[in-house]
Amino acid sequence: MAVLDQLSSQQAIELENKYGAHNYHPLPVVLSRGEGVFVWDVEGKKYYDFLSAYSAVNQGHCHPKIVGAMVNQAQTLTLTSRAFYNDVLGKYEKFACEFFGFDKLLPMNTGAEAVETALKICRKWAYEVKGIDENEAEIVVCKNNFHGRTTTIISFSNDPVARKNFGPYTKGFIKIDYNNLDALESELKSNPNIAGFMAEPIQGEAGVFVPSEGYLTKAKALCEKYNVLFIADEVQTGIARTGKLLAVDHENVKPDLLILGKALSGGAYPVSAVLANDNIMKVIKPGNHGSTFGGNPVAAAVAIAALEVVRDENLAENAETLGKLFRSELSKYIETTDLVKLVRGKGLLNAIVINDDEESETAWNICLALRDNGLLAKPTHGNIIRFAPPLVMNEEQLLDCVSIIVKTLKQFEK
Ligand code: IF1
Repeated sequence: MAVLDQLSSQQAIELENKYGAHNYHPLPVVLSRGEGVFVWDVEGKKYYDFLSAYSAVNQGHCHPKIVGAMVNQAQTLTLTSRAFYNDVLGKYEKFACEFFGFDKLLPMNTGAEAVETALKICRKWAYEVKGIDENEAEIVVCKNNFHGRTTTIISFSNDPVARKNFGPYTKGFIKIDYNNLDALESELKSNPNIAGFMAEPIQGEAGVFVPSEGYLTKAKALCEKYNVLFIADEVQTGIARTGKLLAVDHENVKPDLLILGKALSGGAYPVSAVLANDNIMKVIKPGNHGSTFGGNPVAAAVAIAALEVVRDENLAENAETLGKLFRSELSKYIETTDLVKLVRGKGLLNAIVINDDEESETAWNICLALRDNGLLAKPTHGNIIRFAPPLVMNEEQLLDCVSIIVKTLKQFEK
């Protein structure tokens, strides 16, 4: 079989099953093309994409401006390593720092790498600026977090599937309940070795769990009071997804360390970053941290284009407007049925909770039926379905999607 032979869906699935490690359980659909809010499978069937590669494709599939920047740079210079300067990285760093309002950026590739970077910066700051004794620093995180899959990050996960049999685990993390300010304050008050508090502004993998209004503002204020860094993991919530450029912007909170990934590249290329001001980023010196690919010229060119698209196409405003419409339309349906408990979310990061237990197959079966009806979404936790279309959607398309979703859910009413 030649690499370029067109496979059927069945053949493609069999190849992955036979030769790929079984670290995923994908919805059975094989995609071969994408444009804007749509993807097509190898048989030519068209779908609305309601996952957006877990919010990496906020700017829509194959955005011509982003692909153009990538192709152009790929034909010019792809990689120098950071042993030498390149003529795009500095432009990107300036652009992104001004875009998000920080002094400095540290470029990486994946979300997990950027999380690791933030944790390292936080610890070094704790020893060199805050004055914590060496190896004593601790970082507070939240239960039900998802920050990636490295050995350190899974050390503070409480998901047994992500964690079990990958020990020994990295020390220095304390887990508290999400959305609980008393738990945060009692930890900060009683423990002088706390260096940072890291949280997702909305918990994604936990099922699009939105904290109470004021949680982020008050958590940041507590961090200031106890001289602890507030680390926002906006890998999934950032870049216009929740209706603002950053989810922390809903509460006008400025994190000390901002972690970005996914849509920082519009899904074209792995690009992630940590942003901070000079008083924190100054702890990083030559040799402390880096990556062969981090800050390469293709990544830098792609990220500039991806952010320009977010700005020029008003994607945050669009996500805000369409998100409200989506939740209000689905709420109307939910009032009429026992099948769905609720819809929740911000901007175009939303989820519905099916009235069933976590072990049930209902959400998975609904996603299969949604696929058959031309819309792709993925369950999380058995009874939750996440809905996160590309932010370049228009109102007519969104209403079309609502009618597909409602029609499909009605098939499951008893
Ligand atoms: C997979 C979830 C989403 C993230 C936050 C860091 C990372 C992620 C807040 C790491 C990654 C992904 C990874 C993806 C599934 C996905 C996910 F369901 F697992 F939780 F989006 F909701 N911080 N999230 O959400 O970024 O290293 O992957 O670039 O297949 O594991 P990464």
